[in-house]
Amino acid sequence: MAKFLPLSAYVEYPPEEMIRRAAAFKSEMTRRRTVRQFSDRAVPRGVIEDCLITAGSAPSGANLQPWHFVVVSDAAIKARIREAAEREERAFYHGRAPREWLDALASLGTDENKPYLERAPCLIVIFAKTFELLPDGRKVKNYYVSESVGIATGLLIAALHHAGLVSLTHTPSPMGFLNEILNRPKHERAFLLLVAGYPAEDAAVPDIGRKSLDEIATFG
Ligand code: IYR
Repeated sequence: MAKFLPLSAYVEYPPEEMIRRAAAFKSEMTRRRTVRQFSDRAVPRGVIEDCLITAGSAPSGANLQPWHFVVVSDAAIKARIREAAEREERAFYHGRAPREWLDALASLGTDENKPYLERAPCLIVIFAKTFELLPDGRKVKNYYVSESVGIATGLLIAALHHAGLVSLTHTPSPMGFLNEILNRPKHERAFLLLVAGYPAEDAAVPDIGRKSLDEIATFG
């Protein structure tokens, strides 16, 4: 039975303040860059916890919250992840990837070497759960799993940025090795590996731009 509560957390801003807030958030978010050179400085655990709580506030199909986040900071586990990811990436860059895909990646300067998987203080592995397994063994199906987990991941990236950290969305493919290393069950699919931490002091980012509003939106 549906139960309803008043929308007590909603805050309305006067139009001028709304305009100011939207512009300020735009400036804050559009200076975010994906970073591939990390410092090995530790990050406060509480910050990661708060960012994960933000991620977990994402809307999801039937509010079933079909995600699980594994935070890895243990050096030995990070080394295993790096080794397995680089094995997949070697196969990708030297065979599996079609020419067209490699051409599309050229401006990013990426290759099969992923030292940040060991150096960064924090790897957040995001799993998408196709169903929920109840303690009695029953399965409850989840809905719109990729959409839901994608939204949660976006909030996580925004939260980390807002806190003053940088991140990298890393998607070695296939990612089945993450289930094995992290002991996650088969009905959880590794969705994305988010590398998080401080940037290296000499971090540099590719000279690439973003599409204009005209290119990404149509007002009917
Ligand atoms: N997973 C590889 C290749 C790669 C693919 C895309 I699409 C990117 O935007 C970036 C990289 C890697 O991490 O190098």
